[in-house]
Amino acid sequence: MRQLIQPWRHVFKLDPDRELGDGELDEICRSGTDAILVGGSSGITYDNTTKLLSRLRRYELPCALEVSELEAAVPGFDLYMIPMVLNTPHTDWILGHHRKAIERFGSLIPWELLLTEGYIVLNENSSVARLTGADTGLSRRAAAAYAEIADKLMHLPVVYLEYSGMFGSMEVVREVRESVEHSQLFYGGGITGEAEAEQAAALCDTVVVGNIIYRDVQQALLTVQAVKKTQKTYI
Ligand code: 1GP
Repeated sequence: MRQLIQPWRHVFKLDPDRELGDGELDEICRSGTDAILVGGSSGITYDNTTKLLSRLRRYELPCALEVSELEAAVPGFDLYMIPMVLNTPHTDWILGHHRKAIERFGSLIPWELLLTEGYIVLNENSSVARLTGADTGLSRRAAAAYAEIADKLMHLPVVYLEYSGMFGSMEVVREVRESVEHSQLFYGGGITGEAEAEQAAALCDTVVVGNIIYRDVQQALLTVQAVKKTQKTYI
């Protein structure tokens, strides 16, 4: 599965709990993005996730489900991304929900399709920060240290810098970038146009664009080429 995500530079994140017309979904899926990640922090159900997956299956794009709600672990995705929130004092978001899922679904889990994401949640006003009680007031060095735990101690395939809803500090992103050697570095949060997309793409392996899809799909589409044309300045 690591090989599947390795070439991903640009990813659109779609929320099953939000409305998107067929025309807009078509533009998103034909935009040249590398993959669709399905996920959200609230209102995710088996039904709305199944509906979105069946609409996405008309296209050839890889589709991954970011599993945040046990009830909505729908079969049929190419890949399942499993978040572990590193900067929370609440172990449920690191291990607890995971343990319950394994107890409940054990033998049904398609382990070969799972990839773990070491999440570092940095926008205190985001739903994910409120939900997980994440300690968002991290210094640059502390954020980078969490990234090193994911990369060098836990050997996680993905480190995900999550600023959901706000454009993050590129100084923090740079320090994290310099600390991560093996994990694929994902950035998500507040990308609303080309300039932000380029800045994140210069420092990160994979740029995730979410909210703007639902506010201004044309702006969202511009982020694809902006990311694709940007060379990483740190390899
Ligand atoms: C959210 O990281 C993604 O989980 C993308 O963030 O919605 O702010 O683009 P935005």
